[in-house]
Order: sequence, then structure tokens, then C-alpha cells
Amino acid sequence: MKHFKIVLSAAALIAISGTAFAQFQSAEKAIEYRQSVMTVMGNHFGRIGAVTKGETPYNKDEVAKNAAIVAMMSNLPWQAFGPGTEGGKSRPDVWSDSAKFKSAADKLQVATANLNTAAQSGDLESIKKAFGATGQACKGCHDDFKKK
Ligand code: ASC
Repeated sequence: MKHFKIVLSAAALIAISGTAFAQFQSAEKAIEYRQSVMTVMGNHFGRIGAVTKGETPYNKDEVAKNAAIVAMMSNLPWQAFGPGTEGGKSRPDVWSDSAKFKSAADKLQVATANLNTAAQSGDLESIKKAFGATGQACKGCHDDFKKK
């Protein structure tokens, strides 16, 4: 619970300091930042996936920690898609259809918050459902906005 609170505080801090965080030295730095966040998020999401697939035995604390990390990380990439940071693995639609991109980003954050709630509850069936919904949110955004 203590760990969960620390993660929540960090997320709150990041949310209120969004303007300061929106500063990157260059487009390359912004691209590196958002790709790094996706890498870490994907890694911890994958650890939960191994449990939902039965490849790793279910350990409540481990899944709860990984879900808290995924939920926090899912708040971070968006600030690094600012104007002038086109490129990397992003399709131009990120900037030309920013309302749709924002909606996809919001969807992911809702899905990861639900996954985190399920993970903290310790109910494997709800974790599996929320994991599936989160995977759909990842995929939906990648289908529309990530280069093939
Ligand atoms: C992952 C990962 C993604 C998503 C996506 C879900 O583990 O790295 O990009 O899940 O494949 O469909």
C-alpha cells in the first residue's frame, strides 16, 4: 500500500508539473523519451501478460507492483509528442488528428487505471479482463498512429 501511494503521488506530481515536463532539448530527446517510456511500460505490461497466460505463477504483490508501474508510465508519453517532434515510430496522424490521438491516449490511461485497480484487488479473473482491455487500448492506438 505504501508503494502504491508513492506511485500515486509521483503521478500527481507529474500531472501538475506537465508544463515543465513538456520541455525537451530537441525533437530527438522527445522521441527518445517517449520510446523509453513505451519500452518500460511494455516490459512491465508483458510481465503481467506472462501471468495472465499462465507462463508465470500468479503473485499478487508482483502483479500489483507491475500494474502500478504501467498505470504511472501510461501518463508520461503524451507530453513528448509536442509540435516539432514528428518522427520516430509515429505516423503524421499523431499531429494531423490530434483529437483522435488524445482520445486514444486517454483510453489507455483509463484502461491502465482499471488494470491497476484489479491488480491491487488481487482477483486474477478481473486482472485478466483488465489486461485484455489494456492490450486493446495499446493495439488500437498503435494501429492508427504507429508506423508499421
Ligand atoms: C505489449 C506491448 C504492446 C502491447 C500490444 C497489445 O506487451 O509491448 O505494444 O502489449 O501488443 O496488443
